[in-house]
Amino acid sequence: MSQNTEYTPPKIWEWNKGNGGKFANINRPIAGPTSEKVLPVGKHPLQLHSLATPNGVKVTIMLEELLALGISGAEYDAYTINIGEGDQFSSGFVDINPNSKIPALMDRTDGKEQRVFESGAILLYLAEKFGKFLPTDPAKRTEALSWLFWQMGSAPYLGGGFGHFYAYAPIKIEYCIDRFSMEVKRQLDVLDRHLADNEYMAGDEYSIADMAIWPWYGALVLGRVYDAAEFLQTHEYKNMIRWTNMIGKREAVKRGVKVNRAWGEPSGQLRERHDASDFDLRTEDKLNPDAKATEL
Ligand SMILES: N[C@@H](CCC(=O)N[C@@H](CS)C(=O)NCC(=O)O)C(=O)O
Repeated sequence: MSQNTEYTPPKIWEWNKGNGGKFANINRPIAGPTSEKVLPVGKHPLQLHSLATPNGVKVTIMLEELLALGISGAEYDAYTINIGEGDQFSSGFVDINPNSKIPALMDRTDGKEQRVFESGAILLYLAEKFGKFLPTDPAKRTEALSWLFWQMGSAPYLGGGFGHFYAYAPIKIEYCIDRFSMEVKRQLDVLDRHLADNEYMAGDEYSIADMAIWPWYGALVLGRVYDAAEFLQTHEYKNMIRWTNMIGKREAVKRGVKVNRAWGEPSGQLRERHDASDFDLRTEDKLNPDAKATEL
């Protein structure tokens, strides 16, 4: 293995603003707002401020699944937070998520103001609020929550570890790519073995565990994140592929992946969502007929 021995950490770390990595411009070692901005408020009780990254998509899938069941209380306004331009550091966004990361939800039902941040917490909040997509049987509920929290703890190795060093870092460091490829393949094997004996993550019921895992690991096996399907030989995880395709066929999932999407094919981008009809009338190809496909 090639060794990079050029860097010796100084006694005290200093913030090197231009470190060259993709998204380096949005990384800071401090929290808190950098600009004053009030968030827009739409007509529905649920206000989502997000972007269609895997963490954002978890929540739009859940909301679309709830609406598909006819639960009108799950109607929502979705506003796009452009993390590349620093929208997550506005005072309004920081008020609903002090961690400055999408997704963040404000529930204004009955005049109250309940903020919820962290995608896993939002999924759990909505599941409990509407009594859906979290099994009521205690054993199955525990299994669903175990996989939900597994996802929250595991995905940073996929995104911040593997994805960062394989796709975004300004230099390819063999040690880092090896370390995180090994871990991600181990995680895929965990999922694949579980799905050999279970239709869904929590057994025979579709749940928030599937909604949390699919946007990350389903996208990975299909090559939709980091373009790494061949590198990681994801076709070998046959049970993952079965489950990924099954979840991807759900109409609510097909709608959920479009909400707050600001890249890709214009017909797949519904940057703001306020009404079910927006999927037919307000995708980017309809609003802006000259729009071209773009990358994230
Ligand atoms: N654990 C958080 C992670 C959220 C997260 O990392 N969001 C990213 C996009 S996927 C973000 O907002 N990044 C902006 C930034 O880091 O400034 C969750 O699941 O909600």
